[in-house]
Amino acid sequence: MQRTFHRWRLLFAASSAFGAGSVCHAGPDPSGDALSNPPPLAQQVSMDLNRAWAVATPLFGTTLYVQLRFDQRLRAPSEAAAAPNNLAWTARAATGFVEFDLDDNAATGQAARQNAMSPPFTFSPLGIDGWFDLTVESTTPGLGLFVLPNGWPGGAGGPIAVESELRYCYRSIVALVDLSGVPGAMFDLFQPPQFTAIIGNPLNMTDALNTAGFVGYIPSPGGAALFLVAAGAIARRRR
Ligand SMILES: [Ca+2]
Ligand SMILES: [Ca+2]
Ligand SMILES: [Ca+2]
Repeated sequence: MQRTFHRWRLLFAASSAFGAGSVCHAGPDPSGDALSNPPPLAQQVSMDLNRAWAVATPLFGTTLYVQLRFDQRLRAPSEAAAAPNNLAWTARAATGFVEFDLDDNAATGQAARQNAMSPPFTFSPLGIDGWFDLTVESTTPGLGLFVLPNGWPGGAGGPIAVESELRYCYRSIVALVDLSGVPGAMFDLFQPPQFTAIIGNPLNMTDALNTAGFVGYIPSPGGAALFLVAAGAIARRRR
């Protein structure tokens, strides 16, 4: 347990450094703006998103780092699914979607799920070409799914789904998404794609990013080293 704790501290340190740098762009969100849960969770905590990061580095050109940060303790959806009568766990089982406008073109892709909460949150004009689906973690513990819908440029046939890694701790959801099957527009340094997110628990969505974030990049060796720390922490925890 102690070793696991230290790994998360390393991960938080890396994440904080991402946030402090000019190359990493976050989608900030106020604390305290989450919607209430309906019964039977009405008296329980609603998932309240605090900040979202999406970072890529050219040194790992097919890997995207995603972090969603909360002001509260989290449970994995799979934990809640295993204890259906524990309402406190269900209320804190963070789930939802991180949605990417991969080609930075609102005319391609589909409307953001985030718009289901607009108003009261800002309407997102993004054309969503791919999304990271956290909801599947309820049946595949520790794993999310990156999904590309039909019709995205370069995609042929059915949707492309790349299995990715998802881990939970008290305050963050972090994921390393393998985008090896995704065309290269994601990593155009001069046209960083935007993203948004809608988050909740298994009963309903309770919060969304109020403003879109941009996928950041880590071109420097120091930034790449921090990226390695985060990747290593996730990889060790997976074993
Ligand atoms: Ca919030
Ligand atoms: Ca698009
Ligand atoms: Ca919000």
